Amino acid sequence: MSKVGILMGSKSDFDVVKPAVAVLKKFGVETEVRVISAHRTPDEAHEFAASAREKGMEVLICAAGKAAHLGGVIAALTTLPVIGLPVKTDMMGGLDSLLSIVQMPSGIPVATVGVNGGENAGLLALQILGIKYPEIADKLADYKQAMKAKINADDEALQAML
Ligand code: RP5
Repeated sequence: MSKVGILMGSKSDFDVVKPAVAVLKKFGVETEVRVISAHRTPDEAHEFAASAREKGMEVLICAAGKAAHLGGVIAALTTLPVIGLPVKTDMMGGLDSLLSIVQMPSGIPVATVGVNGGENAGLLALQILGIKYPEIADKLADYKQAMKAKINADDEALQAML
C-alpha cells in the first residue's frame, strides 16, 4: 500500500500532526513520520525530498510554524504533491505560518490546509491517493456518507428541540 511522508519542523509540532497520522492509519495507509527542519537540518530535508519517491512515497505532508519554509523547500526538491500544514503560533495565531506556506511563488505549489488542520491534511492526502487506489476512494465515499448522516441527525435533533 502507498506511503505518505509526514514531516514536521520540530517535535513541538507533533500534536498538530497527530490527527493526520490518525486518519491515514484509520484508512490503512502507511506513513513515515519524521522531525526534519528546513532551517535546522537542511541536509536531512534535502536528502528526504530527493529520496522520497524512490522510497515509495506518493504524497508528502509538511507541518511547520513561524517562518514555515519546510513545505516549500521540500516541494522545490520533489515532483510529489506536497501538502502544507501551518502550525498555530503564539505571536500571530499561525497567520505567520499560514502565509509562509501558502504564498509560494509560481512554479512551486504547496497545497495548504488551514492552521492546525491536521485532519484535513490527512484527508487531502487520501483524496490524492484515491485517484490511484479505488479502495481508498471507496472508503472516502463511506466517510462522507457517515458525516452526512451525522449532520442530518443533528439537524433533526435540533428541529425537535425548537
Ligand atoms: C518551526 O519552528 C517548527 O515547525 C515549529 O513550529 C517552530 C518552533 O519550533 P521549536 O522552537 O518549538 O522547536 O521550525
